[in-house]
Amino acid sequence: MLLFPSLLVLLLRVVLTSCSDAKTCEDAQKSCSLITCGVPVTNGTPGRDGRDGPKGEKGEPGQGLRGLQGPPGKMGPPGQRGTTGPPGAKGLKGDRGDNSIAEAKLASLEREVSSLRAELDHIKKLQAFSLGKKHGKKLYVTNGEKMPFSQAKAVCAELRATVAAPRNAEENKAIQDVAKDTAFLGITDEATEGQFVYVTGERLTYSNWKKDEPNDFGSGEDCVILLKDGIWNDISCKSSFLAVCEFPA
Ligand code: MAN
Ligand code: CA
Ligand code: CA
Repeated sequence: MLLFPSLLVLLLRVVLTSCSDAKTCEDAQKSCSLITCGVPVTNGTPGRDGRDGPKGEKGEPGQGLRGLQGPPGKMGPPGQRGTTGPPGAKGLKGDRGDNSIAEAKLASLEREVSSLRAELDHIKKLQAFSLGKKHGKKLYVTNGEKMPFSQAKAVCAELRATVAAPRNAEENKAIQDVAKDTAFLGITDEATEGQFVYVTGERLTYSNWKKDEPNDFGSGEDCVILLKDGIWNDISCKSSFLAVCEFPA
């Protein structure tokens, strides 16, 4: 019984001490629930709103307008490989490659060709001079060998020439001077007996037959020879005489 009133006094003192620092009664009231300010004569105005209560439970999804579309989701896994497509269109032509080596080689070859051409020109002049070639005149050449007419034709053809056939007395003399012995002329009547033509196919425009020639003697004579004195005789093409080749003027 003695203990209870003492405890009550002590509790009251603690409360009064903690509330006594307040400057006004309202301040004291905020921090101390036991304080009552003055003695109201009439009822006062309603107190201020209390503090916010705890957060409520999540509500049901609303029925209103849909919200804005969210951002795109993560990229899905890659799909299966498709079938091979048709070949693409042909591309544009590429740039030119490096031609410097080929160009240098070409330039070198061009210099060489130019040099060889000059050398060939020199040799031709030298040969023409040594053979007594006159300007504007045909050149006649022989190797001094005797052979049948067919071979004489082949020898001259090999030299890109024809068997010598004089078109006038001057040419007849020139061939005579070169041959120095009996030589075949490029004239025959093989195609039509009695009708002599140049091996080049032209009609005969000059002749220098020996008296009573051509006589197509024996089994026939279709070739022509230039005798040492410059006159002509028809003879067998199988006989052998000098081959004289003729080169253009
Ligand atoms: C003589 C003449 C010529 C003839 C020859 C053949 O010289 O009859 O016409 O071509 O013989 O060898
Ligand atoms: Ca004949
Ligand atoms: Ca004859």
